[in-house]
Amino acid sequence: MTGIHFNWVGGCEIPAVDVAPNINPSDLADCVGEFARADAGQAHEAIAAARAAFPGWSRSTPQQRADLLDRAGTLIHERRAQLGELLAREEGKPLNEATGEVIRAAQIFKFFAGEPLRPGGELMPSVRPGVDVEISHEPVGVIGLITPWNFPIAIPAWKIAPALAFGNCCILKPADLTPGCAHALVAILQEAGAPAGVVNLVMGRGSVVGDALVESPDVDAISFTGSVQTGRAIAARCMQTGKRVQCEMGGKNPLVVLDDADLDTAVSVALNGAFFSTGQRCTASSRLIVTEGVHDAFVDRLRREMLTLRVGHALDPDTQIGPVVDERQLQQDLDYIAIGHAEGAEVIGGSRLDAPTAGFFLQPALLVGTAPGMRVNREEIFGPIASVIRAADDDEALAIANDVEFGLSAGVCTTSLARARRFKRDLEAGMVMVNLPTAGVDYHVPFGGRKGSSIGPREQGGYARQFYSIVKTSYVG
Ligand code: UN1
Repeated sequence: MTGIHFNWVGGCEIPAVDVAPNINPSDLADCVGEFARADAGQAHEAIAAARAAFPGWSRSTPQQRADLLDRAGTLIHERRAQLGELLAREEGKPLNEATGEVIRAAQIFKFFAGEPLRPGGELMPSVRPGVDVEISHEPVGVIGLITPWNFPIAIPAWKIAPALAFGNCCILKPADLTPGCAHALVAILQEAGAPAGVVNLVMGRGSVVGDALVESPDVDAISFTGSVQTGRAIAARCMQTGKRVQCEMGGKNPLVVLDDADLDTAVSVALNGAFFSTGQRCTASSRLIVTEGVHDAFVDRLRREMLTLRVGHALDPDTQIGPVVDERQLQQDLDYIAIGHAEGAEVIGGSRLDAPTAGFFLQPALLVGTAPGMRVNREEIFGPIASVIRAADDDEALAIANDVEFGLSAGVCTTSLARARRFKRDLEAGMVMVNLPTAGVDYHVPFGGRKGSSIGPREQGGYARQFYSIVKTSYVG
C-alpha cells in the first residue's frame, strides 16, 4: 500500500484536504501509506450522500442486501492474507492473529448476509374486534459508525454489516491510527456492488469528523466503540440531538481463579486473556483474582510462562506479542506500571524492549500483591499488564470481581459445576467465560456489557437488529 488513500463519499474517492502517514508500530521506518484526513465539510458531504442513498437502499429487497454482504464476505476471505498483513503492519497484531481477525470479519459479513432473509415481524389480533396488529422492523436511517484502532477490521465489519443488512446507509469514521483496514474494507464493499452513498468512509480526527457526525441533524444514530470518556460525551450529545446511540467502552475485566481450578487451564486462560493482542482489548483480563489455596502456585506458573512470551515484530512468525500501538499508549502503559509499583505492587516484567527494528515493544507485566482499591485495579490500562489480587475465599473473590465501575466481560476458572453456576449468575458482566479467556468472542451471539462499560443495546448476532432497526406497530381495521 503506497500513495494516498482517499475518503469514499457517494461511491467516489474524494480529493484529500489533508493527509497523514500511517506508521507501523513494529518498525517506525515502515510507512503503510498516506491516508486522507477529512474536514467537517467533507463529513457533511458524506452525510448528504448517505441521506440521498437512503430512500433506495431502505427499499432494496432482502436478496439485494444478502447478495452484497455475501459478496463482501467472499472478497474479504479471498484476500485474508493481504488484509492480515495490512492489519499486522498498521496495528501491530501478530500476523496469525491479524489474519484470524480478517477471517472473523468475513464470517461477520456472511452471518449478516442471512439476516435480511430471516423473519423479523409479528402479527397478532388486537384487543379490539376486527383489528389486526402488525409489529415490523424498519431501517433507522443514516448511521455514523465510530470505531477504535484495536480491532481495525472486525469492529467496522460488525457495525457496517448489520447497518446494511437492515437497510440503513452509513458513514464509517475509523480510528486515526488504523485507517488502512477501514479503507480496504470500504473499497471491497464498493467492489461488491454497494450502491453509491450506502457506505461512506470519512477518515480523520474524532474532534472534526466524529463531532460532525454526532452533531448533524441528518444522522439518525451513532454506534461507537472506544474510551469511556468519549463514549459518555457522545451519548450525552446524542440524547440532546435526538439520536439513537450505542456505545461499547472500557472494561476492567476480572478473571477469578478458584482453589479447585485446573492449573494448566487457569494459567493458559490468564496468559491469553491478559497479554495476547498486547492486552489491547476492552475484554482483556486485567485483574486476576486468585483464592488463597491456589494463589502461590498460580502466580509462580504464570510468572514463568509470561516471561517466555516472545515479544517482537508483528510479521515475524515467532512473535506471540506484538508492539504497543503507539508512543502515547506505550507511555500510558509504563506510567501504570510505575503507579502500581508506587502503590506497593511487586512488578514482574514490564520493561521496554529493544528489537532489530525501532518500535513500541513492551515486555508483559504482572503486578503481584495488589489491593482492590489501587488505581491499577480500578482504571482501564489497555496494555499487556495484569494485576493479581489475593482473595480469602469464593465470596471475597466475587465481591472484588464486582467492585468496579465496569462490567464488560468476566471469567472464572473452576472444576466445580456448582461454583461455575454461582459465578455465572452473580458476576456483574455482560459476558461470563467459564474456563475460557475473557477476551475472544464469537460473532453470532450478543456482545456488550453492563454498568460503565456499555450504553444501549447489544451488538452482534441476531441482537444487532435491536439497534440497527426500528420497531413499528401498525393497526389494521
Ligand atoms: C474480543 O475480545 O474478541 O474493543 C472482542 C474491544 C472489543 C472487542 C473485543 N470491542 O476490545
